Amino acid sequence: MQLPAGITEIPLGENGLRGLKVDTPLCSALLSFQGAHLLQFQTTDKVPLLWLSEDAIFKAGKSARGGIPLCFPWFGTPADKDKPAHGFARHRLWTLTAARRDGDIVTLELELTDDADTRKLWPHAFRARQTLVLGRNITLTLTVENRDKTPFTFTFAQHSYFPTSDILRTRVEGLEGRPYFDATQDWKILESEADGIRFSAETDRVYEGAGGHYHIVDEAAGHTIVIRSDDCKSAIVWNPWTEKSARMGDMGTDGWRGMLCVESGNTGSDAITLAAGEQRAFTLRLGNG
Ligand code: TA6
Repeated sequence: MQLPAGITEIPLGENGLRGLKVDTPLCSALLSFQGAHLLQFQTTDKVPLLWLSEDAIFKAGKSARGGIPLCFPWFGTPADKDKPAHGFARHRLWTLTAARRDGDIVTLELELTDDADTRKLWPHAFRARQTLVLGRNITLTLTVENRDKTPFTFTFAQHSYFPTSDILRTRVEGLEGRPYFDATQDWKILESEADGIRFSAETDRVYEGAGGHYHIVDEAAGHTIVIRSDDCKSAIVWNPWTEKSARMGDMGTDGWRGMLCVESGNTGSDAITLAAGEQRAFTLRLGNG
């Protein structure tokens, strides 16, 4: 495919993965074909909008730690231990179907369809498309098509990693008073703080039926990240903290202190069912405040 000016195909790491580098007057970005995974994004006048671990691993079948990996066709860890956590989409090579530049706005479209391997894990015919519009901010749309003869149900999350100067001086707004499942307390249902979420230990919260509009306030830097989605009803807020980070091995030195995830998708009771032949799009917008 002929790539527009400012978009180049490059190798990622030493294990054969490849991706796209985007450089325009508005932004620079890096995307991996594996998982249609946006790894990095930065507008020319601001700090990076996404966090990527200094120890991120680029190899087949391993989701690089950071950016926006896509959890699909399920979010979370299945009971069946032969199935990967967060689905298989982030481990598969997606096909670049379009690369456009309109002025300084870049649009990339990638798709993943079912094959014998995916059907062993999830017995459905589907097409998933990730459309990324990269300019002064990120617009990311997942479109899922049911190519089967019967309905199917899926869950997903755009598992966005964001940077912060110091997690101890970071607040998440937009989920005040909402109930959440606390994965660190055996999925107990608790109520979110009335004055925003702050972090003082491993945090792993799943909100269903959430509002879709959140702010990450980096108090130390006086910087806000804006997250907006009317199509993604679930939110997941995660920081692995010290012990889990040490076990993960790809979080870098004290990486937990400079990052957090505020993920957008449809999980649990927000799961999506598509009739045969139906397709639906789920758009997420991310930007600097
Ligand atoms: O979204 C939070 C979470 O489900 C955590 O429990 C943690 O497992 C995180 O995702 C990262 O999962 P991964 O499979 O990418 O290491």
